[in-house]
Amino acid sequence: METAKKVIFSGVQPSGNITLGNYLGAIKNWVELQKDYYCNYAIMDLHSITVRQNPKELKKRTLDLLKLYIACGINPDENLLFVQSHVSAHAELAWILNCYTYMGELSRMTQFKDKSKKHSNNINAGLFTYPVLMAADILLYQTDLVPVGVDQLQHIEIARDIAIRFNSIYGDVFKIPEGFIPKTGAKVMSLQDPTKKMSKSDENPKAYISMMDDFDSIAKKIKSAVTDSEGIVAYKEGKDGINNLMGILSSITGESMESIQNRYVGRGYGEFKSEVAEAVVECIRPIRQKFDELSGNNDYLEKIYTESAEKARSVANRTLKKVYKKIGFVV
Ligand code: AQP
Repeated sequence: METAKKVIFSGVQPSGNITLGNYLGAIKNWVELQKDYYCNYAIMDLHSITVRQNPKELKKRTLDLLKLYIACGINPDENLLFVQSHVSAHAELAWILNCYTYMGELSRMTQFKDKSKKHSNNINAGLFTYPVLMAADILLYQTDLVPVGVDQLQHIEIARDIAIRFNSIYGDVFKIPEGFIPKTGAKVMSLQDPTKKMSKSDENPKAYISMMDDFDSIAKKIKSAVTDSEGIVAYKEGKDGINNLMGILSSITGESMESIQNRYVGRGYGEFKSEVAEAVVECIRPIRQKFDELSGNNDYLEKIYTESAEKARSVANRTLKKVYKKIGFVV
């Protein structure tokens, strides 16, 4: 790369409207890291079709996600914001890496097990090889750092294993990436079942906060979040619902769990939930304002994703060509 800065790759699937979990676990960090890194933030449409998508909605959500990246504070002039399927090297490298990945290691992936249960009528091969495509996404850009929520840590590990395996056969082809997990917000849990992570494709909309929800329903969802009957705001084992709300508040405001706990001695869940609701609404409000400003500005968005994809292709194809040569393909 013609850059002295270290490289980041990350992305979100346009498989639903992004949640507060996606924001606090990933995108919020992307914004902070963009100062110091050369960042590639993609919209992972190839990944999203491992689960059936409605074509019209997928198209709309892809552009909405680009708007959200910018609205959240990613600077499109300094980072690459592109659509994964616009850079064909992702699919091409994924095929190759499939041949260097074992069925056994893919069978151990928690996401595959969870999604197979959830979509038992569509356990497709893409769902199984999802981590290989993710490895290709990361390795194409000679990535140093991958900022993700904790649920993706296992996939980063397998990407590293594949890269190390490939390098051990062919020499130093890929940079070995590191995961970057935030201290708070790394795993925002469902509001209705706080033992499960918050997911944008959850069937129950009360379980997640979408960045596109209206502010009244955000407040309602937080106020009806499942907690416990103890009535004490404290971070401890077994209090999954309260732990989750405390984590959300801490991640948004930067206040420590201890300080939140101390402030709430002798006060009830009602007051606490109101504060969390207000913090979430105030966190999302400016993002939504910027999102609305970008709506209707399709030429601007098209320019961003087209120019970014062009630059991304040039970097990605360089790595792909190196891989082809090492394997012995005629290039
Ligand atoms: N609940 C979460 N808490 C913290 N981080 C999260 N992430 C996802 N859920 C949480 C992080 O968001 C980034 C993008 O995720 P993704 O869209 O690529 O896939 P995902 O992890 O499968 O996210 P969802 O919302 O659960 O999507 P669906 O419902 O389609 O499966 C990743 O960095 C992820 O860690």
